[in-house]
Amino acid sequence: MSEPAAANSNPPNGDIDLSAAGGIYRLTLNRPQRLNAFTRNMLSAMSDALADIAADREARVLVITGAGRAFSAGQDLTDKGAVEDGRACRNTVERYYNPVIRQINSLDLPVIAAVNGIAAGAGVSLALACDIVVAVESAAFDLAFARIGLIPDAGGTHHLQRLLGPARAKAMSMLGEKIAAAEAVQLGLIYRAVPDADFAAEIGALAQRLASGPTKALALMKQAFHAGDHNSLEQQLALEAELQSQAADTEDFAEGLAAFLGKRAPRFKGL
Ligand code: T3D
Repeated sequence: MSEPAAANSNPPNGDIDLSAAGGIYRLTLNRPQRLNAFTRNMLSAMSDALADIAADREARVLVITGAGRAFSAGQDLTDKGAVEDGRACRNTVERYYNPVIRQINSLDLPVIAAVNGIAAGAGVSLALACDIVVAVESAAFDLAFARIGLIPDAGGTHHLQRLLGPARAKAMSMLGEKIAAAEAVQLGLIYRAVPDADFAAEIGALAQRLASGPTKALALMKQAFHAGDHNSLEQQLALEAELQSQAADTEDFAEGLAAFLGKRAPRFKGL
């Protein structure tokens, strides 16, 4: 893992923590006194961190989580200049949120949202932009936007509609519902809800397992699933053929095949 900027465990503004070990990056939202509500400063730090991770060829998985009792309460409603009027909101969304969501979306490795507590507003949007969402059983996904007269942003309308279906996504957003973690699993909004006591171990094991996986194939999978959002079957068949040919040219596929034929466990290197 390349050390300097990439594994900087104390970015300058301290609104996030970033650490890396054994190919596993951990980005922690770190404003617990404000339930990790997003400021523009914090979103800039996240964007810088994501750029560093994208540039690290040894990175295999990213875990995004929150410090303290919350994942994130969404936009910091006290961040002066971020939310005062339409012009400020447009600027905040376009310059600060959207780049982060795009970066997570295009990161060539699996991104886990480890939802350690309440996620509200854009905190929900951030979690849903990740590839795998695992929450503590005590967490909830609070579609708080309508309560303050805003709409789900940071990709919220996209992901909520895709995961819940338009009927539930619209109603739940308009009603500003708070969805408990177990219900979020039942609705297909997230992957798993884990007892609070087991959370750290479960996230560690999941991250470790993904970090030992065929990273390039996982990234190609991510690309294929994202394209499947809008492709026709014909387009998707063609894309799968292309991406499968790329997967089959990786060292990890050669290793996976050799391991299968040799009746042993594969040792993937992410190459
Ligand atoms: O420019 C743009 O377009 C911005 C984009 C906007 C997208 C959005 O995210 S809009 C949605 C913004 N978020 C919210 O509306 C949620 C607001 N927070 C809450 O509803 C509640 O705090 C929670 C349901 C999340 C948790 O409730 P609870 O009772 O567990 O905690 P609390 O006591 O309300 O919060 C603890 C502290 O965090 C408290 O501060 P205090 O009183 O101890 O000094 C509270 O004010 C602060 N806090 C919580 N959320 C935010 C916040 N401070 C600033 N911004 C927040 N979003």
